[in-house]
Formats: sequence, C-alpha cells, structure tokens
Amino acid sequence: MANLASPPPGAAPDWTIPQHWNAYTAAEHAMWDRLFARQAAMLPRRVVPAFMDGLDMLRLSKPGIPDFDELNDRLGRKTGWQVVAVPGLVPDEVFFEHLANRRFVAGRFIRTPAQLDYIQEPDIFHDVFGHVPLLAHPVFADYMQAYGEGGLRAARLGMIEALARLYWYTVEFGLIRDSGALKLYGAGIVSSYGESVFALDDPSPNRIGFDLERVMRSHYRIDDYQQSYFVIESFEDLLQQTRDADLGPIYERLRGSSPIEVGALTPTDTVIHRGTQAYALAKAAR
Ligand code: HBI
Ligand code: FE
Repeated sequence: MANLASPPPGAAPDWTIPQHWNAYTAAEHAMWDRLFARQAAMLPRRVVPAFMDGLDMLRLSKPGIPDFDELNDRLGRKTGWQVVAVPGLVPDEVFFEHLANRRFVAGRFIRTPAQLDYIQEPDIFHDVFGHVPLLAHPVFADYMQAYGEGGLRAARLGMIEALARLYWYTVEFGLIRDSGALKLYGAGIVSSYGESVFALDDPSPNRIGFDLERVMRSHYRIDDYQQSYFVIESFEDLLQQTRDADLGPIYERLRGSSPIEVGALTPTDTVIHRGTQAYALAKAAR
C-alpha cells in the first residue's frame, strides 16, 4: 500500500500547513464549544484520570478552537510534543515520521453541524480533543513516539497493516483498567458521544485483555462502533509490551496466520466481558 502521493499545493514537503487560527469563523468556534461541552459533561467518571489532567493542564476548556501556538507552548514544556496542522489524511510513512519526532498531525478543519456524530476524516475536534490530552502524559507520550519508530521499521518490512491494527485498538479505541474499573483512553472513543457510552456500558462488544500479537492479527471496522475492545493494565505496561517486544518473530507468525474476524474470540483470549454482539447483529439484520 505504498502511497507515493506528494503533498497538495500549499503544503510543505512534510505535508504540514499553517493552522491560520485567525481564519476560523464564529460558527466554527461555536462548534468546538458545543462538542467540548457535550464530552466534558460525560467523560469525568468514564475516562482515565490522566486525560482530564491533560485537558486541564493544556487549558483545552478555554472557549473556541485551540490556537496551536499557545497549545504547543504548554505541551512542549510538559513532554516535548508539538501539534502540527495537515490538510487531511497523510501517507503512512509521513505519519510515522512525524510521530517518531514527537509531532502529532491534526486536521485544521472542524465538522459541520450536519456531521455532529459521524465524520470520515479526522477533524480538529477528534485530533486535538481526542488525542492531545494524553500527549501531556510522559509515558503515553513515549508510547506514541515508540509507535512512530515501530511504524517506520514496519513500513520497511511490509507490515504496516499490523501496526495500523495496533494503533486502532490502543490509541484510537483502547480501554484501560483504573483502580479495578474499566476506563476509556482511546481518542476515537473519547471524541464520540455515542461510543463513550457504548464502549464501557453496552453488553454488545467483547472486552478482552490486551495482547500485542492478538491485536496485530485482528481486523477492525471503520464504519461503526467496535465489536471488540482491548484493555490495557497501564500505560507503562503498554509501552513496555510494545517497545521491548521482539517484533521479528511476531511478524513471521503474522505472515503465516490468517487475521481474526471482527467480534470473534479466540481460545487464548483473556475475556473480561463476553459480548452479546446484539448491536452488530441488529445492524446486520437490517
Ligand atoms: N493521517 N492525518 C492523519 N491522521 C491519522 O490518524 C493517520 C494519517 N495517516 C495514516 C494513518 N493515520 C494510519 O494509517 C496509521 O495509523 C497507520
Ligand atoms: Fe485519531
């Protein structure tokens, strides 16, 4: 899946563009405030405490779309990460290169009211509200860099798909155990009103203990709520499992095995909750 596209006109060779914060309209700032208020009211008891700490520390509750210069000042002093604007999805290797250098790429556009609950391309609310608070957490910050470095190596080995699954089931849709309870940390969940409830409370999806190789074999869906979520024990454990893993033998086994279908359980899974899959079954029956 080599993407040899070059950056669109107006973008730098690394695909970044200026945020042009002054160009946002009052309606766009109001859209941020509306999305922020809805998530901020629901998340405190559901999300990992480090996420709320990051929101506070980065002053993301300040009204209006965040100005990256101001955000980067705080974030940079805390963990050395920076947020850079891009026009939309960027090629995998460009994405990995930024992460490996502690730069998080974010869309500059914000969804319209008609797209309140579903957008295909990540907008600034998903990218900044969803992803950036945990970049202020030193261990999660290191995990994201390690992920980018692993991505660059995987690209050379033709294993990008395995890395994309790891990203999906951790950074985007991960759950974590916090003082015995399950909490949210994945950006795709915490930036979604519906999935913030579904991922924790609904009996439909499986909730399975995180296992690196299992996750790298697992198909995911991009069009609806997940049918399985994977639960990490801590960010320290996630970082250690991925950074210290000897991926050579894992990649060899992945090449020789077939992927696990969405919603399926395997005999070696640590099943925390066996999902009824009622939600996915009802959708499929329509
Ligand atoms: N580009 N802007 C943007 N945001 C992403 O999350 C992103 C991307 N390009 C590639 C990509 N993600 C994924 O393919 C990687 O997780 C593998
Ligand atoms: Fe994302």
